Parts: sequence; C-alpha cells; structure tokens
Amino acid sequence: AGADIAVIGLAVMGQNLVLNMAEKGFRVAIYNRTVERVDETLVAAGPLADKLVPCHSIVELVAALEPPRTVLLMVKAGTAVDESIAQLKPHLSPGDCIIDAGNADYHDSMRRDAALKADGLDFLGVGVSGGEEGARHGPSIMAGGAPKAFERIGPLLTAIAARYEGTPCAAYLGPAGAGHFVKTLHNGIEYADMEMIAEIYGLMRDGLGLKPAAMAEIFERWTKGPLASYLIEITAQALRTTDPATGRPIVDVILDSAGQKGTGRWSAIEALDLGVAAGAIVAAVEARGLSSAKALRAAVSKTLGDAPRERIGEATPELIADLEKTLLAGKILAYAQGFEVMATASARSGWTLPLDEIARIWRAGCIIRSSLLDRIAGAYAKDAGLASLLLDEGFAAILADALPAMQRVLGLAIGKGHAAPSLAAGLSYLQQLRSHRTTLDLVQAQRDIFGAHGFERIDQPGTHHGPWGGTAG
Ligand code: NBP
Repeated sequence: AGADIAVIGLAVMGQNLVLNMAEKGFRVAIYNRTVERVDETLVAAGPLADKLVPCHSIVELVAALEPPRTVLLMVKAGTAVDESIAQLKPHLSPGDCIIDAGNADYHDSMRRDAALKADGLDFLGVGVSGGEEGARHGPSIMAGGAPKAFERIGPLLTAIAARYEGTPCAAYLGPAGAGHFVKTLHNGIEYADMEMIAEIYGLMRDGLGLKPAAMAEIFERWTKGPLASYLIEITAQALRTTDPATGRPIVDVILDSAGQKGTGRWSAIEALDLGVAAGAIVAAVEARGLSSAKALRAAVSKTLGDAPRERIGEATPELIADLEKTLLAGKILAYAQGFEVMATASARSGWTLPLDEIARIWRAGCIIRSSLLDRIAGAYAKDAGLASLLLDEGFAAILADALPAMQRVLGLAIGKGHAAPSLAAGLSYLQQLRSHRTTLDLVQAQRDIFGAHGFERIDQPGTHHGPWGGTAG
C-alpha cells in the first residue's frame, strides 16, 4: 500500500505519464494487460523505478493504493476503457476515482460517469495533449467530472502539467464530458492548423518551385513572427531533414496519405450537430480522407489529368509575406470556428466552459501551443461572452491587415490549379460572416417554390409566399 495513484496502460502515453509522475515525486502503481510492459516500464524508468510499484494483476494494483483510491486509465480509446473499468470496479470502494486520460468520445465519458456514480465511484474524463514528449515532460491537461474528485487529484494533475511562464497548463473545465469535449475540439483545431500549414507548403513547393531546404528557412523565420508555434517549428524540422536511405529530403519520400484516429472527425460532427460553421476544420478532416483515397485519386488523375498546380509567381519577399499573412488569417479563422463550437456547446449543455482558461492551458504542453493562444486567452478574459473571436478588436485588426493578402494568395491558388481546401473554407466563412447581404434570399425562394416553406421580407413583417403561379409541388 501507499502509492499515490495507479496507472493502467503502459504504451507510449501511459509509460511517459508514469515517468513524469515519478519525476515529480509521486509514487505510482503500474499495470498493463500485457504484463511484460510493467517490467519494461521499470527498466525505462532507470533511477525513477524507486517511485514505481510494479503490479502484475488488477488485484495487486488496487491493493497498492490507500482509499480513496485513484486509478488512471491510459489505454486505447473505446472498448478497452469499458473493459478496464469492468475489471476494476469489483475491487474499488465508494469514494474511489477512475480517470480516463485517453482520447475518449465525450459521450462515452458522460455515460461512464453516470454508470460509476450509481456505484458511488467518481469519474474524471481528462484530455491529455502533447504526444509522447508532452506526457513525459508536461502535457496540457483538460479535466471534466466530479468537482470533489478534481479537488483531490487536481494537485497531482497540476504538478505533472506543462508550464507557461510558470502557470500550469491544467484545469478543471466542468462536468464529465467537458474535458474530453475540449480535447476533441483541441484536436479539430490541430487538424485545421496542420492542414493549413501543409497547404502553404504546397503553394511554396508547387507554386513557387521551392526546395525543402529553402522552405525550411522560411518556416524557421516564421517561428519568430506572429505564427510562432510548435507546429511551425516541427514543419521547419521536417523540411530540413534528409532521408538517410536515399539522401533525399525526407518529405519527398513520405507517402502523402495521412491517418486519423477520430477526434478531428468528432469535432466536425459536433460542429454540424450544433449548427456552427466550422468549414476550415471540416475541410481538414476531409483532406485527410481524400489523401488516404490513393487509388481513387490515381484513377481520377488519369481521367482528368493531374491537377495543373502551375507557378503562382516568384518567391519574392512580398509573395512570401503574403503567404505568411494568409496562414495567420487562416489560423485565426480556424480558431474562431473551434472556439465558437465550444461556446455553443457550453451554452446548450449548461457546462459554462471557461474559454479563457482553455486558451491558457493550450499555451504550453499541447500540440497547438502558440503565441496566438495567449492573445485568445486575453480576448476571452476581457469578454467571457464574446460571440466570436472575430469581434475582438485585436483579432479584427490582424484579420483586416491580412485579408487582402489572403484574397490574393487564394485567388492565385485557385486560378493556377492548386487545392487549398482549409484556407479557402476559412476565407469563404469570413466573407459570408461579414456580408451584409448573402445570396440565401434565392435559396428561400427555391424552398418556397418547391415546399411552400415561406419566407420573411426585408420590408414587411410576417411570413410570405411568392407569386409562383401554381408551380409548387
Ligand atoms: P494506444 O492507444 O496504442 O493503446 C495501447 C494500450 O491500450 C496498451 O496499454 C494496451 O495494452 C491497452 N489496451 C488495449 Br489496445 N486493449 C485493451 C483492453 N481491452 N484492456 C486493457 N488494455 C487494453 O496507446 P497510446 O498511444 O499510449 O495512447 C493511449 C491513449 O492516449 C489513447 O486513448 C490515445 O488516443 C490517447 N492519446 C495518445 C496520444 C499519442 O500521441 N499517442 C496523444 C494524446 C492522447 P496491451 O499492451 O496489452 O496491448
């Protein structure tokens, strides 16, 4: 007995999280379904092994804890979590807490919370971002669940979290489901951020004919400007790296077929369900899907020919500056969409998600960490009820400055046969949002003709029908 916490699941994330906890001075009981991993973790721990209590069964694991116990699951999202809970439950007592720290669907977290509550057990659904490095040295931690459980376990979660200028990137965000919901949107925004960077890379590679080393230099420069972020840093790193087998730039030998595990898609589904426009995120999810449809792409490029992707110009400082502004504007638009999804979900569910706090805990540790998040935190701290980031004076000013560049770049991109789906979706979103008059008057007319749905007029109150002359039906 005497461990502070138990961890089940010692794959990449679990093992690193355990080492992080041990390094911060916590005593951690560890267990994994394939028990060899327990001993592998002990070896990986080196001098930190002193802090670990290796367990070869669930019974041993539970016995290593004093009540009220805390067991953190870091297993594959989905049925593995339910199976682990089912195995654990008979050995736990009221007041004990199960934390699911994987990438759960937040609906599952709400269901698990309700089921465990019935047995007097607490549940925390905790989103953990930052990949392997984050888990080991400080991730961003998004918690949802029983407040009293967070009161007890919060200090441990805070201790292992990343720090941004000394402030821990861990927070309690609301009832069960809230933590995993926010993690889902974090990943949706991450998809859009990554896709937009890839689209700008495409314009540099195919539209300007730049080599990876030259592009790496540009992205490196951008790490010191308004785009400063982890994703821009690793983009430069990727472009600078040579494949040892062929001596070619590694990006040139990587198959352009991107995987996904579900959180991006869930973000898109949530946005559609809530009726919030999040086209930049949706387009990024679709781009991954299209990238994987390699055979279909090969077939269509045969019937219609390969996309032209002609030169968009020379790599002048002016055009490179336009690309930088386009990416900045696109990124702000994707974040505006993601935050609006969270604000809307919060209002519908009664969660009161603290949007300023969410931006704050994303400033370090997580994959989308960037200087922009500090500004976003500031915008929501100033006005927690901000309906859109685009209404914040600071962001409106950045967008107003960047928009002409974005229009020029995307005009060129489309005209010369390049695909830039996420950036284009972001721009279309903004152009619609700032339109005093859209074109949906015509859609209303069409709906009234075929379905007698009626429409409002700009000059009279009430519902009206058009003089369609009996064409409806
Ligand atoms: P994986 O998602 O690859 O899961 C592997 C772990 O799940 C192993 O410990 C495995 O045990 C265990 N497991 C499986 Br699979 N089925 C099980 C079952 N039925 N019962 C008990 N254990 C089972 O590991 P990961 O990449 O470390 O990710 C863990 C969680 O963290 C996931 O939810 C993931 O989405 C999330 N996450 C990952 C990252 C990342 O960068 N990888 C970042 C943020 C969040 P075994 O050894 O016996 O097969």
